[in-house]
Amino acid sequence: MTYSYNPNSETWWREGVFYQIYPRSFADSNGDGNGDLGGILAHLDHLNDGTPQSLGVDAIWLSPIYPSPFDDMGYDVSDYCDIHPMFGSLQDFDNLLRAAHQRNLRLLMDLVFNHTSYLHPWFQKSRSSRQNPKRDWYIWKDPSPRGKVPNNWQSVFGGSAWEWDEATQQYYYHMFLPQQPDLNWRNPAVREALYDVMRFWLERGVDGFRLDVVNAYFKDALFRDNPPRFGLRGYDRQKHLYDKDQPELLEVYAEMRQLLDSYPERMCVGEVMDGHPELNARYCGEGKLHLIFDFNFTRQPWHPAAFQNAVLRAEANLPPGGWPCYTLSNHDISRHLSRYGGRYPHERAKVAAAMLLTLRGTPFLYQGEEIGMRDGKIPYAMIQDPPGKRYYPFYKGRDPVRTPIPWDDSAGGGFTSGKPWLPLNSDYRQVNVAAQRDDPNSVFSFYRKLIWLRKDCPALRRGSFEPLIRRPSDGLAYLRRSEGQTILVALNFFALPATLRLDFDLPAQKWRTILGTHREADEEVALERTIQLSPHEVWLAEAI
Ligand code: TEU
Repeated sequence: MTYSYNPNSETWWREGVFYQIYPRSFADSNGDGNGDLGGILAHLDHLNDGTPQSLGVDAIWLSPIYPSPFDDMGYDVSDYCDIHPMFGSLQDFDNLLRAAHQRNLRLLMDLVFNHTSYLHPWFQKSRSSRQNPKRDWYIWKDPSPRGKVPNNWQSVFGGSAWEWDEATQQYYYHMFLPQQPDLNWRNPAVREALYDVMRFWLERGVDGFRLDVVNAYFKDALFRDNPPRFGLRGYDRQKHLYDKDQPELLEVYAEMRQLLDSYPERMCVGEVMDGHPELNARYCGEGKLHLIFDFNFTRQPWHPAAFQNAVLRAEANLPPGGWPCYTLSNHDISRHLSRYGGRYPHERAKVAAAMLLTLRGTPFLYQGEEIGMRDGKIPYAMIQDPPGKRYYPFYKGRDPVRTPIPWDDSAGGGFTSGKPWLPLNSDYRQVNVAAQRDDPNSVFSFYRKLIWLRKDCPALRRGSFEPLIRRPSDGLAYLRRSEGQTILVALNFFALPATLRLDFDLPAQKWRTILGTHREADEEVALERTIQLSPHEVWLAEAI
């Protein structure tokens, strides 16, 4: 069956479902233990084969696949216009893009524009001498009058953000590792070079970009010290008044937006460091970035009121032209099923998926959540992630959320015929794609059903959001309404039967089930002011 949903509209990025691929851990096609572009190509059917047998996502975001020494796993780019040989070649990339487009799957590249790798030729030139024309492409400073670092700014990954360069007798600034020097966005030549990178990929046909730490491009022109605040790690012990969120950003966003708008149907999504809806509102909307990740869900406990408050806050802060953008997991944070804990991971996976995919806003999935993956356990000796090595055992780094996708229960999990770069999760013989594909009750089947249903329901894709309970304690109930369609979503967060008492009148008395964990499709239900739900029940119904 082919669905009528047409993703070729200007608003595809508001209505579509996005899926983050972490390429090194997705699928390996040549047996070297690292995922690659060939692996992604071979598994596009999983993402969208045009039928509800597949997940049905509309767009993929690829974490960085550029040449890189991998000091920060590719978020340290040494050439923005090529592909790391571990992942393949530009030819492989073009093949992948073509195959994705044939399936109506759009593709976003990850642009890491705050910093480069220290091996990028720009930095190699910049550090070669104070007179080099590229010197000013990075942020160089003399020592303080006392012969120390220029100011108190800290690196996110630990220690001072200033690194001494013996050869040229100056410090350079790095927000992350010393191997990731920050670019100087105040230099117009840098800006032009980076916009050229955008053009390079847009000309190749990519549909847009995910912009890494997009609010850190500029630092205070006077390099003032950050004031202190309570926190555990060095970086967290400062208020970041001067090393990010500078007013100059808005000019750059306007330029980027203009550049993107000069190509049809392109978009970008920004990752804002320490973002929150009030801050994000400054940066997205008309003439600014299309979307900004709302990371509030990743900080909420498993409670319906927590999520509803996060949604209301996001909605209340939307600027003109803004649109919510929710996510539960990504390559930097513990997977949501590990965060939520409890004895019912699969039940919670379904409730969380139903919420994410029926709210008003663009959902971003992280690879593996569609099969209910949890964090892996990585022994100290195998840790690859720099902050993991530095802060172990207080913080184990991000490797646990980057373990390979298990496609089946064979020796390499169908991920690789060799030795995977990070170990497969210990439960991969149960939690894998093949095991879930044919099981109608699996987490994967549930994601599929939700995503394909969404395509058929304008109310879910673009309708209004109207909560029905002011202070939810057991579960959420809300309406999604568009012209001609009203959908009711009811979710029981807990393992006990629940009676949800609604604070508002429903617009209809009779409802027809369109998707549910406990009810048959087309079952008709009469409702007044209460909804009875079984433990962990998800119920979606349409007003009749
Ligand atoms: O992340 C920025 C960011 O906010 C994280 O570094 C976060 O603080 C960290 O994961 C907590 O340990 C982006 C990328 O998503 C991340 O993978 C990169 O390491 C980072 O930028 C530097 O490019």
